[in-house]
Amino acid sequence: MLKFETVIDLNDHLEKLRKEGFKIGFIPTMGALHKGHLSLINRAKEDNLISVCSIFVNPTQFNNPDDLKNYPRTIEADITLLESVTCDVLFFPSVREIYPHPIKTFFNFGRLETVMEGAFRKGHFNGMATVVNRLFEIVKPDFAYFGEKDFQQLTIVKMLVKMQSLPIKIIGCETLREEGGVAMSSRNIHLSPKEREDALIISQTLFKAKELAKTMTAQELKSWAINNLTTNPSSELEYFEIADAETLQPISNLKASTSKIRAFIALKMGKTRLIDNLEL
Ligand code: PAJ
Repeated sequence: MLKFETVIDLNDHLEKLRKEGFKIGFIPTMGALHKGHLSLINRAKEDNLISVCSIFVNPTQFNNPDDLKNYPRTIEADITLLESVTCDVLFFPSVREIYPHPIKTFFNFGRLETVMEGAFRKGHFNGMATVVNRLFEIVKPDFAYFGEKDFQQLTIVKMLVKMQSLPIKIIGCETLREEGGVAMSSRNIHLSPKEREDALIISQTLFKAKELAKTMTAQELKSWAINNLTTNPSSELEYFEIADAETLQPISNLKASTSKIRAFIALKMGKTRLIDNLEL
């Protein structure tokens, strides 16, 4: 695997590959890699692309300074994992390399960013879109891979590509789960064994909700889920939402909806904030 820290060196390399007719598949990450991240790299490889993974803990998308400070950084282990799936290129830039000038970008994603993560993490999606837009400008990929684990992020990235008229195809990839169902996440490192056990309630609620959606109304389902997610005093539910998979707006009638519906959860387990979602 080739590793680049500067835009110039990365560009030189990718330009040569482009001239030889290779197509580029890009997987942006913040590191602390796990099998969920690796599944995105494998997808790019299956699609016969040069796989370019970036690792950059993006300061502008953290609304909480402690969260940024405590975000796990495991670069040596990350490199080993990337090599185990024969990732072609790692881009590992500094903050100065990504943000050489003061940031003036402001995106408006309308109602996509006023709900759920957008409501609970002010400024998060503007920071995320700023870095993704900058990374797209640097890497100029043909395809970019994002996990459904962060479904609202995936939807907003698709909107970003549309708004900026970028020639990039965004591929959404299924969530990889631990045995038992917990969605893999870099933040799971922070969970104690007891919290890890307790976190099972999140995916269990989603899978049960999928079943109950066949017979319950949206209101009944929401009450049941909220009840289920608030029994543990060491966890704090931020939201349980049933929403349209395209507009991300809350759904009040499961039967009347013509598009796909997903359930979304954000919950703090001790100090660790976890999110997950599932198609109903
Ligand atoms: P990060 O949390 O490192 O995630 C990088 C990519 O991996 C995202 O597309 C995310 O949805 C995907 N991913 C995470 N857990 C997954 C799982 N269990 N199964 C499948 N895919 C999973 O998301 C970010 O970084 C950042 O916001 C970023 C897009 C890199 C911008 O800074």
